[in-house]
Amino acid sequence: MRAAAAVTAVAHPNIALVKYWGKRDERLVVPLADSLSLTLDAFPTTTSVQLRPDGSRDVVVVDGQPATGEVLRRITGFLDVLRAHARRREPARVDTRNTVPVGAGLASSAAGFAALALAGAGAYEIGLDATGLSRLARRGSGSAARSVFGGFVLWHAGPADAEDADLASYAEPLHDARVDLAMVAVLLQTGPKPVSSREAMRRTVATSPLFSGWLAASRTDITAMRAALAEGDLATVGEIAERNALGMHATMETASPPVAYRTHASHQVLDHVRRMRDRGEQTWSTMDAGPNVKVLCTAVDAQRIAAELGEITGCLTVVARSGPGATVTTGVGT
Ligand code: 2P0
Repeated sequence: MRAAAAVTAVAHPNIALVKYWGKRDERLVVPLADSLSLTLDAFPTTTSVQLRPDGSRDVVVVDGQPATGEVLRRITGFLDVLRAHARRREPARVDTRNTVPVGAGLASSAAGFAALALAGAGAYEIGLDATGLSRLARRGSGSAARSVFGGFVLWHAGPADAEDADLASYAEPLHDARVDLAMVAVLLQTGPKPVSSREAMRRTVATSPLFSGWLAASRTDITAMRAALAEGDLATVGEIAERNALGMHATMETASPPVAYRTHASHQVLDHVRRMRDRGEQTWSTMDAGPNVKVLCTAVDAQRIAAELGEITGCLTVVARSGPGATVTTGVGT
């Protein structure tokens, strides 16, 4: 049989200003609350999907190496979702390349599953608009729903009593944001994380006494964040983002057993960012499921702030700005 053409897509990671932490539905990857992010212009992931009509199994290659273990299981599990959607059975070859420093806590799985969803939908001929694609990417990894779109993105949890929970949970771009936000990532540590975000999230929801308070605050934060973005009120954007992220870390640090992503070095950066703010800089911190601190600031200030943080910590800093949504780069027949 003639080999099917490969479809290649590229997607970028995103950084949440109001975080996703906790699922309502584990299988469908439906979150407990809305989240809001900025898609970045750094660290794209490029993924090709080619059907193997004569093959007996999926072949997955990540950064030139055959995938194994949990990575292989998550990607083949997602291919099963694509096949169920397309009502097809062919296995596929997936070839994915990251440009992010390994384990930097910037890639998460957002860019990876957004690119895989788009390339996979092309290869299996699943006709979806961008909203449908965000629902599909969500099944691979929650935050991937947001990387389907560029700029500021809102991911709807959907109502708790939705008749169709999958349909109700999708991402959409926010077109009325008026802040020129940049992010400086301080790469304190680039090793693998001690606990996966999936497991950490599960444990936090099940055991942290602080979780319900943070979740309630997050729902208020979404509304206030949207208003601040639309008004161009950077200080309020930064304050909400920092409080939301530190609150999320407080919930996981009070889980049983605790999940502590923040290290001594993380606290030193968090303290320094507060000191910069005390002297009049527009800087706020956010952190994800890892020790690295990301500093929010204006695009105009970003290089100067990155230089200072690099000097203080002796660590590599990376500046990222608003980036594009996922796109197909090589389609069928090429
Ligand atoms: C976020 N994170 O909103 C939050 C903040 C990390 C901390 O989304 O289980 O890899 O695959 O849906 O998307 C990382 O979690 O988790 C994440 P799954 P995902 O960006």
